[in-house]
Amino acid sequence: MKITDAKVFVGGPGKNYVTLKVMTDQGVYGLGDASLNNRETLPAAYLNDYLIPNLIGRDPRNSEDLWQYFYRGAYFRRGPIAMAAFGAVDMALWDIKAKLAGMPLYQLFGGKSRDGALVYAHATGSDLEDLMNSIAHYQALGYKAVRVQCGIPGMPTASYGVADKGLSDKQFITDFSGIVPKEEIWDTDKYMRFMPDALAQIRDRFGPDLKILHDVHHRLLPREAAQFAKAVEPVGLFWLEDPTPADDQDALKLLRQHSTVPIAIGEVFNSIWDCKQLIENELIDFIRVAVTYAGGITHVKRIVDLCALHHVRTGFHGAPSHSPISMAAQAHLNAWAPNFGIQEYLVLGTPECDALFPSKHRLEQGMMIVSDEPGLGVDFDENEAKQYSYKPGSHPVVRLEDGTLWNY
Ligand code: CS2
Ligand code: MG
Repeated sequence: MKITDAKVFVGGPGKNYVTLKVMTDQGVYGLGDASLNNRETLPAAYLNDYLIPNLIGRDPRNSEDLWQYFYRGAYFRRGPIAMAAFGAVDMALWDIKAKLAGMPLYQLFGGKSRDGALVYAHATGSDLEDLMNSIAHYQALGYKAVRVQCGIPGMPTASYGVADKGLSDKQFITDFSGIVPKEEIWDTDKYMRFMPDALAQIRDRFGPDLKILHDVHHRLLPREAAQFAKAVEPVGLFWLEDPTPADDQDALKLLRQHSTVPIAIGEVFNSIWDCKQLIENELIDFIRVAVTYAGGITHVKRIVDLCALHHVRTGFHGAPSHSPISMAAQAHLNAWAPNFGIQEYLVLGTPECDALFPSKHRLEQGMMIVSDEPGLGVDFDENEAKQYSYKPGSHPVVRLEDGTLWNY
């Protein structure tokens, strides 16, 4: 069996999805996602210039050897661009293998460990009342878990995760007004004074059963993060995400000494080497990697297995930046993983997205129900794709009030 061709498409409804389609001499094809958020042209170029020419003629069933070939063969290892490109190839090869087997992908990992995978939605409010309404909205839709982000009184610009008026929570992650980012102002003192009490009020309003998550988005120093974690301890959070910048693995030690709040980190990690120390030293409770930028199914499964040895559960990244292809790959990992925790879930559900990526994966009462179709269980409509093309976009950049550059 041989790979005969592969193509990359960039574009999508409201996002620059990077979609890889790998064709074979047996008519079976596989799909992969390399949508590195706001840097999408780069994994697309890596695929077109380096990986696709090396894929033609190879046996698609040897996904492990091809992964190693690209990873070791690059000499310069890791990095989000290369890992996103390897990841897309890897997803497509697993898709082909499972289609050949006539089985949904989770069967190749060891079958299902659960019927539905718990997901969380994003509730956002410009103030606390607005946020309470947003939480109530998701609860009414059947969600059992919500991430809560709130505008901070006196903060000159919206804080992380809060949609501007008129934008839905699905739209604010990328600003398509251009490639030069908008700038936001951050004030740690105002956040520290407001947020713990706001979280306590949310718990009082919604009672003990709602799973409440909060994302600090790398904004605090280690000592501040420890203080914040101690302050929110009585709220009983499901998790506190990215309390400190994720590139410093030592930063969480102080927090761990002072608090038992569950910690989630890793949406920016692209390899097992970024989180090895955090996992082995049991400094985290949830791993946030995504198959999209962490080397695909082969590499993420390796991370999940290491996590399982250290009581770390999965909480894969699922911001709208990922296409339904990598969300499908994660749905299969979620169905199997013995150490599954939760899945962030925002991407599916718009009619345009469903038309471009038809699938039978579905959401029921806050649970993701994996499709039983062979392979990843998601398709890609090339005719639909013709209406979309790449649109430049960016994340904001964050500064303190005196102009000092801070962490987005
Ligand atoms: C966020 C992301 O979903 C999350 O937890 O932290 O939305 C993040 O801001 C974007 O993926 C950045 O590309
Ligand atoms: Mg996050």
